[in-house]
Amino acid sequence: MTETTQHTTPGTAREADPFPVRGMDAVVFAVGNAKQAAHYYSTAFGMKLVAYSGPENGSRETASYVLTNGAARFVLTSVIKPSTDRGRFLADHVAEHGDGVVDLAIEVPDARAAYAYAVEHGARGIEEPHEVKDEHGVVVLAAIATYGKTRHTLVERSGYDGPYLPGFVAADPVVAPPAKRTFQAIDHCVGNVELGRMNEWVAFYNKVMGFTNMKEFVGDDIATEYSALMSKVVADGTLKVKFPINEPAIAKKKSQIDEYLEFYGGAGVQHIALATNDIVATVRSMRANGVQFLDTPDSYYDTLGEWAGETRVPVETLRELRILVDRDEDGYLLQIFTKPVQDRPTVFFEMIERHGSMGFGKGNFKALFEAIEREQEKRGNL
Ligand code: TYF
Ligand code: FE
Repeated sequence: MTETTQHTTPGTAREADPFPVRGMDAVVFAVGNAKQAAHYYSTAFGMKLVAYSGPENGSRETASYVLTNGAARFVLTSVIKPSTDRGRFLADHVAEHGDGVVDLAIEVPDARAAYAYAVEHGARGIEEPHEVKDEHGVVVLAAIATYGKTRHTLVERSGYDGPYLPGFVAADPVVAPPAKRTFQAIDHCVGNVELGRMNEWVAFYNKVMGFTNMKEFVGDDIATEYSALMSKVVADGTLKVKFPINEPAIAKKKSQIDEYLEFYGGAGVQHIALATNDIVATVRSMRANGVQFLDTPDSYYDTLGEWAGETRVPVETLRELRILVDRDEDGYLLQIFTKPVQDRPTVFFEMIERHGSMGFGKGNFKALFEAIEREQEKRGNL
């Protein structure tokens, strides 16, 4: 493959950006039991419940819990009793896909302009731009469709100072948040799409949002050797919003992407990467709170020093916690992956600490994909 689209340096050519973004607004999950999921993301992931919408404040159809950690925001929604198309959509979504992501919401400076640009460039509109308001101000919302049943809500906050969106009230934390923050931002959001459709979805983001391809990709060479997937990454001009797209590849073993597509019931969000500046503390606290991470064999750490060089964390600590390292010409990154966070082998999380590198851990693909395959084998899906 010869994709070598260059990225503009962050901060330059801003006025030329056809689709300016402020960053990820929220990852919205449709789940079977948002009350309990809010507890899990509070106690296990160290997030803070900040807003709520439910029957007590006028939402009789759904309950939604908004949790934050620094700039990262998750919204967990479940259906109480469907009575509109939205409620039926969410109830059907959970029935068909299990707990999953329905919306990768993007904050934009101008939702009307963003929506118009996207639709003009081939996006399917789901919600026309409209204002929602309450005593905290006005928000403009619009939504377009992406892969599977996933959407991108375009959120223009223009000074809105409520706890999330109109319709939500402030909520107290489920438990006292941890003394040290476990992560502070959404680093990237990964989609799994059907065999042969990766390039279509990459072209979609190129056209509809003016996103450009980052240099890291997994092509046929790596795919047939061990990974059984192909992957390309698109990002906005400032690299705040990064969307890797995976598709299955035909290889010796059943692709982990096929396993996802089979159990999710189609294309959807595979993993959300969360940025931390102290992955050691993060992993220690999440492990102590019962989060399960993928294992990495000891042999990975025996040879790590030879190619990864020095990092701020001693190899023995990386080995103890099963943290992975990757290095490129710009610097290095530390990363680790959770096991799927629901019974279906679908959505999982990544914790990532970047030191210069803007990659995605290409050097770890072999070790990582072998770890995923060991889990697939335990589930009888290899
Ligand atoms: O986001 C990425 O591209 C990396 C690598 O099933 C990755 O986190 C790719 C596919 C996968 C797990 C991790
Ligand atoms: Fe990732």
